[in-house]
Amino acid sequence: MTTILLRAFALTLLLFSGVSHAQSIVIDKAVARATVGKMPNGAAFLQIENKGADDVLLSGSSPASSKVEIHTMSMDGNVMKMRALDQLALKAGQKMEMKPGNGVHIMLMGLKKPLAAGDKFPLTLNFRKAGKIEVTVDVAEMGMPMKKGDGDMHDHDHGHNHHHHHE
Ligand SMILES: [Cu+2]
Repeated sequence: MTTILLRAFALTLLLFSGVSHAQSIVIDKAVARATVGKMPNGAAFLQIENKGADDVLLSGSSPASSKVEIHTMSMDGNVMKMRALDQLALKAGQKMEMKPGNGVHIMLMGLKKPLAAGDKFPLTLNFRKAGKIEVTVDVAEMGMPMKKGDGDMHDHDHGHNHHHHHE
């Protein structure tokens, strides 16, 4: 009886320590697009949920690239253009999912080596309030839209190939 209780207690402690302190920012589905040839830069997409108060993503870093930038892209006529954002605001309760089509993404500038499908690498994001959060990014082939029927009208896949030379 006592042993079982103790075990249950220990297990509870273990579970809690695994989760660590309740995090206001929860990052999930971190995926980077596999690169082709010697593409200098890569793009990663995350789902970020802000379970706390208003916060701001300030910067990022990763051993996979020399720099990490927050990017947005938009159509300028029929040319897809990206630009770096200084920061990305996340309101309390906001859940944003970066997708190859919806503009905002994490840009890995100056890849140390090509990103191959199946690889993983760490990415650290620095939030004003939540502080530094490290996630593991999975590299996947993302040549095709992730879901059928998701933005078929405007195929985003050409997006990342011809707009990397902003400097
Ligand atoms: Cu970009």
